[in-house]
Amino acid sequence: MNVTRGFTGRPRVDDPGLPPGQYDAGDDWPVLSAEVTPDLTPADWSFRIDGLVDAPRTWSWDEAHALPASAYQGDIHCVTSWSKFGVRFGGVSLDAFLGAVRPQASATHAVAYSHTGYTTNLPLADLTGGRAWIAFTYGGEPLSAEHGGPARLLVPHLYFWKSAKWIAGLRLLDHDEPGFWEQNGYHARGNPWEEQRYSGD
Ligand SMILES: Nc1nc2c(c(=O)[nH]1)N[C@H]1C(S)=C(S)[C@@H](COP(=O)(O)O)O[C@H]1N2
Ligand SMILES: [Mo]
Repeated sequence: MNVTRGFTGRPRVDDPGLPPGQYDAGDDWPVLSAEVTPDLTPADWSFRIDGLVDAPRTWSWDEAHALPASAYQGDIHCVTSWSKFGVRFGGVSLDAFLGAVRPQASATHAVAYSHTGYTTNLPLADLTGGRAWIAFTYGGEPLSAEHGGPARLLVPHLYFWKSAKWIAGLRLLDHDEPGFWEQNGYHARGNPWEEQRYSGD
């Protein structure tokens, strides 16, 4: 058996935790970047939320770290069909950031954008309720640059292209506005359990 998982040592193919059409990447963590990995230090990094909010705001690294820490332990699923089980990210819940800016009632969607210019769109409802994070650590270590360090968006219940690396901000909108992959044929929402890979799925 050559497909095994580190700590269980058993393959996961028909596992109920595996969305349709996905395979278990085991200990591998592929890097998928449309851009060159930026040389972004914590001092260079900032995170902003603006658009349809009462109090637009930018957080520095230290200001973001002053918010309550929140962790995700669970699975991630890339549209190219790899999934990883039981990963652990540490960071701050997006609820903490959104609570500070107070989204207006008309805000229904967000565009997340990276310090590199990458964009991806999400329904605001997918960013609230303890299901989305700004992640700073992976497995207890600082997030590596190739995986989005010093900070990435993490929305693990959607395909991983929604989890923008080198996250710079969110703009809240009253409509859906396709991001980089979504303009190139990928699905507006990207729910792996419904196999929403491409627009029309
Ligand atoms: N800024 C940025 N974020 C990005 C991407 C990218 O190309 N640029 N790729 C997305 C895709 S398609 C996936 S699967 C994951 C890959 O994250 P990883 O390289 O840490 O595995 O990041 C997502 N976030
Ligand atoms: Mo992906």
